[in-house]
Amino acid sequence: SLVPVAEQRCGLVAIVGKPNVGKSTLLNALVGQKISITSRKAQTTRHRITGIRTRGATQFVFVDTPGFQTHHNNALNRSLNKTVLGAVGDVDLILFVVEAGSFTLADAKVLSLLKQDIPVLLIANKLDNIHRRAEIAPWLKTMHERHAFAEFVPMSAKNAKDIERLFDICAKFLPQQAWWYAEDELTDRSEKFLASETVREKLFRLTGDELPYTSTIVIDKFEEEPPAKKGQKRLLRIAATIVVERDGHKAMVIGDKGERIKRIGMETRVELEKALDAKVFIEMWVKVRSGWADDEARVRSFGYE
Ligand code: GDP
Ligand code: K
Ligand code: MG
Repeated sequence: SLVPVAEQRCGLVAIVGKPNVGKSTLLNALVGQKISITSRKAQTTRHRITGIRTRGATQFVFVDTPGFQTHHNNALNRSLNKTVLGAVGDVDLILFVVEAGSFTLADAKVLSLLKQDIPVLLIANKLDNIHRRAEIAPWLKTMHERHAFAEFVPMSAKNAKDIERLFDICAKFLPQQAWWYAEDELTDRSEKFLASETVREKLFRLTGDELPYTSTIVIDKFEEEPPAKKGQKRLLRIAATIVVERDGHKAMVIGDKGERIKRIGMETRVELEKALDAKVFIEMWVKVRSGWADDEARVRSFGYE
């Protein structure tokens, strides 16, 4: 890099907010590549995801979090909430994301959990849904009374200019220190993890609201074969099991004559081949394990800490 170490800036930026406000969409836009899965379903994001972007002299290390769950008090949600709190404990800046013009009890709950001594930007997202912009001014004023936000950023995660502006705003809050990652690194998550997240995204997208959120993915096999000849791509052999809670859910995932699971596998393969620049073979299985979301040991064994 041409940036002298003495001039480098680097820091952690947590993205927090209730489910579905657009946190993962924002992270993907900031990183410039899809590294966190998104969908209209709440609870799509279950792990802490790190996205990295180096821009000018500044390296931004973003942490996407699961939306804070306030409804069901089961083992999965307790674990998700711990992930959120762990993610925001030790960061330089917090992006508190809400839908522009709205502030619900769930938003208030998340805001109340944030540590007082870390600067918080109010990201008023989905501004493209607001047709009369003048309506935002009085809302911003009430938000000003709720919390000492360091800055207000009305924007849309889907608007490239807004993303550029957000980078400039965030940079000021990061300390001068040497970068932690290589300039072109985008995430600290493994390819195996990306495979499991991609299966989960396709599963959620292709089952819509029929399938409860309590299904999960286990990657049973993730093997890499080097290219047979020069100029060819490496080969990834993946076996994934979708774990559901009931026989009825299993039938739903498999679909009529296996149509749906075939499609989940096909869409996963296409996306992973592109993201990982490899040839991908994927086998998919479905297993029933009733009650796993209520069982602490099992939640841990599936990789949620
Ligand atoms: P998360 O649960 O907070 O991570 O939310 P997601 O990133 O998964 O997004 C939830 C939904 O909001 C998805 O359907 C996104 O496409 C949509 N969304 C995110 N940002 C925007 C935005 O700026 N404008 C609009 N109109 N929709 C958005
Ligand atoms: K979501
Ligand atoms: Mg998300």
